[in-house]
Amino acid sequence: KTQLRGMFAALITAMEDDQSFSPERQAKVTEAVLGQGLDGLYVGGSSGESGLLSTTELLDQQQVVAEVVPQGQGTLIAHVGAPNLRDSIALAQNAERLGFHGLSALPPHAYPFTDGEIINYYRALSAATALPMIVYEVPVRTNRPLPFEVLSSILQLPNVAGIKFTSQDLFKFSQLKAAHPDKIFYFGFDEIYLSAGALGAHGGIGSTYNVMGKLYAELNRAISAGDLAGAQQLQDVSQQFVGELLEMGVLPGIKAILQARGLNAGPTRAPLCALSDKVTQIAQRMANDSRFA
Ligand code: NAY
Repeated sequence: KTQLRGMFAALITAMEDDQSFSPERQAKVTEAVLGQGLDGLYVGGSSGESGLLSTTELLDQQQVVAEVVPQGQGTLIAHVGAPNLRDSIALAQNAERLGFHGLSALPPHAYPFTDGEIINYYRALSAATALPMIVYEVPVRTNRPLPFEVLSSILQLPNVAGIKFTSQDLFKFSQLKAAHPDKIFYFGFDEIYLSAGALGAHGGIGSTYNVMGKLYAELNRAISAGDLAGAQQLQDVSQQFVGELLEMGVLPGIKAILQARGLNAGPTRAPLCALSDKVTQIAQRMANDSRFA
């Protein structure tokens, strides 16, 4: 039951009202998000505001998630990308000790690192534990698509099991998949998951799965069953949902929708924008919209 494939929520981070990390709220959110029928959780990623959290908070969050998800109930991937390798290794070793099933990391991007520095980061990080590593291609976050050859070199490292591909370049996705047929390919843009699924993605990891997890689990089943019309209908609903979320700000919007459904994940942390009355109103409307149930 804990395989590295299928549909994973990029778990949001629960805060107290003063924006400090909330272990209690995180425990409730974690159970509710996984309970939508998803295969697993991606913990401590961009959607989890990891760029705004301290390493200590990220270590605490791993602990909370490991405690509330019993072994066998879902696959846990720890995102351990941090500005420096030392903190990344500390996060990775903590995740291994807690029984996580896989690791992932954004490429280092706090400085304009050379391709060699990026490859060496993954080499050292993936050697620091026995857990399989999922490399992360996400140019909207790093402002830098990694060249095919660099991603290929990383995929060949021992312990690197696959990639979370969050780019619209689906030709690159297919070429990488053809060059690395034994690796796992996750796709990271929720609103166009169907296109990657049709090209053979093994799963998806996304922020909107926190609130639409049931839909994405169904979407994946429809693709596996070859039900294109059914999959298109589900993707269409996801696109309407993401369209509204982008206007609200994805992370504040997700938190506002959870709130409107009675699950308090607190605010997002500054400098992400606070929840406005307008966002709360849209969230209430969305929470009462039967398409998005
Ligand atoms: C993570 O690292 O937390 C993620 O998995 C992020 C996934 C999201 N990708 C980005 C680039 O933010 O879920 C998507 C995204 O928010 C969604 O498709 C809306 O565009």
